[in-house]
Amino acid sequence: MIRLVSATIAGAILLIIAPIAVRGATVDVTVGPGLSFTPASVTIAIGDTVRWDWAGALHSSTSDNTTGAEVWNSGLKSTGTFSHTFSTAGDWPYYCTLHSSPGGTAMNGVVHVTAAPTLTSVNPTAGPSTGGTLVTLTGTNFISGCTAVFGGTPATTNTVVDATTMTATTPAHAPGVVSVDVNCSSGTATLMNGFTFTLPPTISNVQPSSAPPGAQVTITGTNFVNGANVLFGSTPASGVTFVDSGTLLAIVPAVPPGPVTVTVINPDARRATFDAFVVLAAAALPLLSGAALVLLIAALAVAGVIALRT
Ligand SMILES: [Cu+2]
Repeated sequence: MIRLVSATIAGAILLIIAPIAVRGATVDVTVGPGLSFTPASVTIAIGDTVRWDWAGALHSSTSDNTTGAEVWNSGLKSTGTFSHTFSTAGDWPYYCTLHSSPGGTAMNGVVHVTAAPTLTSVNPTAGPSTGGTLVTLTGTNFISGCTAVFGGTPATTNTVVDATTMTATTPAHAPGVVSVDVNCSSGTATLMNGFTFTLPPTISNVQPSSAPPGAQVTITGTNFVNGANVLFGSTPASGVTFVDSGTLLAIVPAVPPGPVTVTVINPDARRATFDAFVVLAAAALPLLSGAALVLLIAALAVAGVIALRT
């Protein structure tokens, strides 16, 4: 019983320690056998460890900085390893005491330690709740392996372009405004309300149900976004007014009479269609026939509006 309890406690302690142990990565640098550290320059995150592995010749890994935050000295050795875990961002040069000097070139190396990332903008700021929007994230201290998270759901692709730019593809997510995180081995940056997952528009009605070119119709539906476009068939409306997310006003463009499909296209390119609309013939002044003209003149004469010669 006691053994079971202590095993449970040990397990619990392991669970607590494991994330801390996983957090810091270890990067290997080979020392020698010639006058070189390989690779001579490594980039790591705060909390990562550099492990120097000796290849058989006598050398040291000794920090240039004697007063800086990162001070280490392996001493001269020819086999085995020496490790140092870096806790401060910055560039930390080092050298071999036997073959070079601080700031020298004969046998020197440098460890670049990057700080935690920051995230300042996400572009575009909205996309469909079905995911698949390629967004550009801008910030600082992005490093290889950083990944984006939208409202708690990981991006489906992540590409770190450079220290200030990365791209990511949004996952599917419930509609709404979410925070965006960038997770790096050096830390996490969060942009509150950084992205909005949107729903596609729908059209429930177009009123009146028939109208000639130049007439204004009212389109009712859901999820309209300011900036939406309206098509009659394949012809853009002559004018569109965004009233609210459920109402658009559109002016029928010059298209041939007959039934057309009315389409609303939101700025995120998602669209809705409505098939029960008819374009009427353009209103024209009626042409008077000769007989009608005679009748009109006679009527006006009877009314005394004009005088006919007798
Ligand atoms: Cu050396």
